[in-house]
Amino acid sequence: MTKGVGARLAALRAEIARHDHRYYVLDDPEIPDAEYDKLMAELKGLEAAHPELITADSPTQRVAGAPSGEFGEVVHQVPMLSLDNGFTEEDVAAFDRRARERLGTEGPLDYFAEPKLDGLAVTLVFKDGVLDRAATRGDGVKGEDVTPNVRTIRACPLRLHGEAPRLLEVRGEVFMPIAGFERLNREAEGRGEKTFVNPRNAAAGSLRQLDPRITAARPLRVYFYGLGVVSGWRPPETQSGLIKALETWGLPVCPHSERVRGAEGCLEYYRAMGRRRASLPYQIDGVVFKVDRRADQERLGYVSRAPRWALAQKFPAEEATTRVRAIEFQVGRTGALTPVARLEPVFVGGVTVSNVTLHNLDEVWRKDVREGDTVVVRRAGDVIPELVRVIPGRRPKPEPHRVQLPRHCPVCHSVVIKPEGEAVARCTGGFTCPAQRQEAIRHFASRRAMDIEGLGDKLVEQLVEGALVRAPADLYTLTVEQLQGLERMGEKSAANLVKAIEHSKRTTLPRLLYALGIREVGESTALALARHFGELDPLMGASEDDIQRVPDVGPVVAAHVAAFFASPEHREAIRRLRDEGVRWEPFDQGAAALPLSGQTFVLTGTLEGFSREQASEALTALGAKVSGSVSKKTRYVVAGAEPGSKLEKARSLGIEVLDEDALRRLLARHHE
Ligand code: JCF
Repeated sequence: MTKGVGARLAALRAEIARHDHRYYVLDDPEIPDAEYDKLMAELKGLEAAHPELITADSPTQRVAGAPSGEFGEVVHQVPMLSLDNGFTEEDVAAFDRRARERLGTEGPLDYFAEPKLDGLAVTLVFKDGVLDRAATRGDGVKGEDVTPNVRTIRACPLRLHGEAPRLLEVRGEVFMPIAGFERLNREAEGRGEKTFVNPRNAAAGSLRQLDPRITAARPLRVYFYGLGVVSGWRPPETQSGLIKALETWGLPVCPHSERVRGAEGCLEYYRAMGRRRASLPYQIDGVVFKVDRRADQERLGYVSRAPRWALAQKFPAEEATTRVRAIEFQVGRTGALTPVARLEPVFVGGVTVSNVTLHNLDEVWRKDVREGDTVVVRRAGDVIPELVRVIPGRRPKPEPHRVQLPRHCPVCHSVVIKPEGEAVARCTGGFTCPAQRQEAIRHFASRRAMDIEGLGDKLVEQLVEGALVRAPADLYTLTVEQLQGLERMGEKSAANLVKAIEHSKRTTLPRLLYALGIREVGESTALALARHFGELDPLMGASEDDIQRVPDVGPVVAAHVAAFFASPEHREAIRRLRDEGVRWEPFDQGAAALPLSGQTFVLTGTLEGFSREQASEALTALGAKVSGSVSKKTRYVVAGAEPGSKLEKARSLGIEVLDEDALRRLLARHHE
């Protein structure tokens, strides 16, 4: 027994030491923090159960972030605290309850709430208003002297504005805004150098440079949030007052902090920041609540190394590791084969993820994902989960084979082709392939197409597999009796479905065109075709050249459209839809049904990946209005580099600001 424990302890220590080296020395971690924390927790647990086996070289015996020995050492006069963590809404309620009980307060307490920046903590000493020394947090007691490096942070004043106390120590977080991080990585990539895994590591790696000239070239920022030693000044009575005082000295503070009331106010703030998280210009991993009155803070005091008057309320981790069970190919509506990784289910970004798309084979090869690999999965906000990378050190032995394109369709066994130079491989089975049929029906019935309510994926699968439906028109011949025979279909739901199918017979031309599932014809192209041709028959009779005259339709799309209507199979499918009584109006409130209809956007500053016109076009294609000036009616302001006064105006009106990345995600979300 003890022998087994001894071996496990040794393995854990070696693994943690390796990750410490990668993280602290190389600034290039291999695994997410949550995974590292798990290893450390296991080690701590084992050592607690077997204290006789603790060794001097165990990572638990070393304080995290100890000075590397290359920087001067700074002893913090007032220790730099860590924060207690909360994860659930109950944790917030319990924190508030305990604080009120200890203080004997009946009514709600005021709290100062702020985003919890994902950077590294620093402390700065100003003597007679002049920056004298800056240090990292280190282990909380001793840190590293990084004065020359902090001096390079442009946002940090070298001399306080106005009248300054004899001695002022302020604490804050150094971080790298996401835009700067992405630029830095693009530049590194361009030079063929290694990139940083995330903004926090980029900030840490940049600040802890022995050559401050390197730090100077890095886009670091700092926000201050607290005090160390002070003499010659009486701090304000509240945390919110303190933040204002720091601001008047010219010290940058977070613009998204605010005073809130009671546990309810804290929770509202937490939820609101959770929603804004993806559109903030910097990365945060939660929010911090502090009892606002400093006299109350003093009465509450500290437990071990964390204040009783503060709580770091964490967001669900956006990255986690899991194992790839299998890599399979899914067949889409147009026959495209999409590789999908089947995962051991993992909780990440607030949901359980068990599948992620790998997009195409080139992507699989680029990331070199293989069955059995341990991988990092990311889900940020409501963005589709993605496989970020493989952890090479955890690949099983013997090495699994590289993923190969199947020669035959996994569903209908037709030959698979991958045209030279194209990323996508396709099943050649066409409508004979049940997978393609199923996807075609699912797409036909979907909300933005024929909008048949209650016809979900499972049902479509049964209908196609049971050969009740082969072509879209077959939906219109389904009877209550036939449907009732299916799984989880009572008489009532069968009758409702028949009604919904009947209801879908009245539609519009743009919807019908979109529903047909012509390759490369999304909603906006369908709308353009309907506008141009006015009816279906002229479009069906049009030549490729005619179709190319439609605004925004290029040769590729025109070829797909012409080929679709040239196919006897497709012409027959359309004839049958008409026979079954499907009718459409040339136009519709189609525009009103677009995802961004009624939303006004304002663009400011320079975007890197788009021209203004492209951004504008992409938005209007989704129904948005793009306006030149910010008003209360503005839904979003999109801010690029060097934004102008429109950004100020947006901030003053409390309008949500998107950066380029957030815009890209928003567009991607609506372009299925
Ligand atoms: O943003 C942060 N990471 C952050 C860390 C904000 C705070 O107000 C903090 C902190 C660590 C300790 N306050 C304390 C006392």
